[in-house]
Amino acid sequence: EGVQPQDYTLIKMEVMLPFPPKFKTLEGRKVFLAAATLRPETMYGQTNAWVLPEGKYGAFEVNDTDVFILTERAALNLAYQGFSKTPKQPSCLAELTGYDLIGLPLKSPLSFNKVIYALPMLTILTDKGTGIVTSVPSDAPDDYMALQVLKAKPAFREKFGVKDEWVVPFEIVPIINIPEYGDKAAEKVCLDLKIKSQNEKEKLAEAKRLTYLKGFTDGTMLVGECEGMKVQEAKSLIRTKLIETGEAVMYSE
Ligand code: A2H
Repeated sequence: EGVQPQDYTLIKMEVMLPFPPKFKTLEGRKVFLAAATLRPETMYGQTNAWVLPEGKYGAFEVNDTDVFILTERAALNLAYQGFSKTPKQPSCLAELTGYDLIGLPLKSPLSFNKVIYALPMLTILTDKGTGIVTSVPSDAPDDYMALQVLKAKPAFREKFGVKDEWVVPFEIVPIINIPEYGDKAAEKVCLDLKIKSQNEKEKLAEAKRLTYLKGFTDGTMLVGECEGMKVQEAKSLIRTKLIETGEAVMYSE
């Protein structure tokens, strides 16, 4: 962990009804996968959520109505930031693994795709954020590569019980223009660097650096309320709006 606290936006991705059997104890609640992001302005372009199959997650009571699914570590941090039913004390209603989350249909804020699905990503870290990541393949090289592999490899989908219809229909949504990289920056940079898989850690880190830097300094919003605005300006406006409407919460670690 760095010395500086990292300020994330937790995106509340609502689990749609009916709940699967494992969620029996959650009936009657509003249940969310809580995804930690540094790029709230990209939420228009979500195509899916990522979970770690072998990861340990819990369903934690945030208040009388809302339940967040995330790692216990994140639940404890949140409990100290005002997001737990009992202050400083996470209350877990169900213990879950990533496998229990794969295939959940989700309704996520700002997303042009009205329903998206939780899918497996093997490189998720459980000691960062919430262990849940929202996927924006237009602007995140990690998301682009992971989605490419899932789309290209039926055997990989089968291994994790991923149905074709959770993946195949989801196209990259252009949401930000970067003069050097166009409207699908992550795809362009991954192709330019000839990245073949998520295992190419160094190249992927370089792709992330390039898109992240250029996106922030030179990017312009192509969609949404901030259409035409620079990403730099749009980011905090969109973050504030998501928090005011209750579709997201602040989280730092
Ligand atoms: B970002 P930092 Cl469009 N494991 O959100 C792996 N990755 C994680 C994670 C975890 N436990 N928790 C969060 N992340 C991802 C959007 C996005 C992100 C875009 C572009 C770049 C980008 C959509 N995915 O991040 O190490 C989340 O992906 C590149 C830095 O704390 C989160 O923001 O700096 C970002 O990594 C946080 O990474």
